[in-house]
Amino acid sequence: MRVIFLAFLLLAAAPAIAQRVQADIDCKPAKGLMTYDCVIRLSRGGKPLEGVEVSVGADMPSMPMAHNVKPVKAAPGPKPGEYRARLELEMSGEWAVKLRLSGAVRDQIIVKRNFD
Ligand SMILES: [Cu+2]
Repeated sequence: MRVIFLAFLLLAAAPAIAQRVQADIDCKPAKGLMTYDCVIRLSRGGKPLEGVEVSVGADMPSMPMAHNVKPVKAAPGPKPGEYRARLELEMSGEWAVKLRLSGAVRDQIIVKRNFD
């Protein structure tokens, strides 16, 4: 029963997975208070997603409307599908990083990350 349910889930989700942009974000502390250098990896259908414009914003899910982090433009990184951006956050805790893609692909992806 469990296996059948899982198979059904996979079948139902397969077309969506093939189309949707997958995003992974890796941030390291940089110089400056609450400043992070982030590497964003985008892929679609298992292939690196190159040549899109990426705007990176951030908000705290636990504090709606409390923060006003200005979205920054990510620069293409050295590897295909990689983009880099510097985030200046206002406090530690859980942030929802909002990736807004434009150009060849238009999409919006929210990735939750803990920053401390
Ligand atoms: Cu906050």
